[in-house]
Amino acid sequence: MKVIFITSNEGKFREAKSIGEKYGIEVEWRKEEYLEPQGNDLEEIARKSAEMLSKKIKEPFFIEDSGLFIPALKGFPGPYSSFVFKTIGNEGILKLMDGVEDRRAYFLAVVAFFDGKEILTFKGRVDGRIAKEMRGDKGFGFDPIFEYDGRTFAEMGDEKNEVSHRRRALEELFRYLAKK
Ligand code: ITT
Repeated sequence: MKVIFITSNEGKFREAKSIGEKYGIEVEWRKEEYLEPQGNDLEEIARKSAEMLSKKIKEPFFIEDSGLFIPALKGFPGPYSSFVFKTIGNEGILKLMDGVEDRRAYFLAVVAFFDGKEILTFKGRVDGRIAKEMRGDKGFGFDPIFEYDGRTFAEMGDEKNEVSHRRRALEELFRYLAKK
């Protein structure tokens, strides 16, 4: 079975493709510009984006909205992760966390799937910590500063795909598709 993944982020696509292979699902990459609505709720943003895209794309597709949430920073950067990564980046987050003891952080992913008729959403979360410095050269985005079980996601390579927020959300979607 084949599904289209609409994203501008190659890192997200590569991971989704590799996760799909484990479930016998072929994930095809499509880049399609769309205006992401602003908001504080990832699920709402993902659903609205998929709704807009569904007016144009009639085949089954999914999008995925994700973000890094840091409780000590009141949930920042959360739904603004993409902008924050492109502006202050990992160095900026490390600076904001300088001297902060509570280093807990989590990634959330919401997948919004359009089956040709309606939109369904699936969520995944992974808990970790913000490292003291950047480590590792694999992955993308905030991976070098997100520590899971002692290693950063950027040090874990493909092992990240066993435990990530994206894996958990996509697993829900792929299980749903396999049952159909
Ligand atoms: P889309 O076209 O799919 O929207 P995007 O990069 O703008 O691509 P988001 O709006 O979902 O994606 O923003 C999520 C940001 O959070 C993304 O830019 C990354 O910097 C970061 N992020 C999400 N998942 C990540 C992961 O697994 N590892 C590291 N950083 C991640």
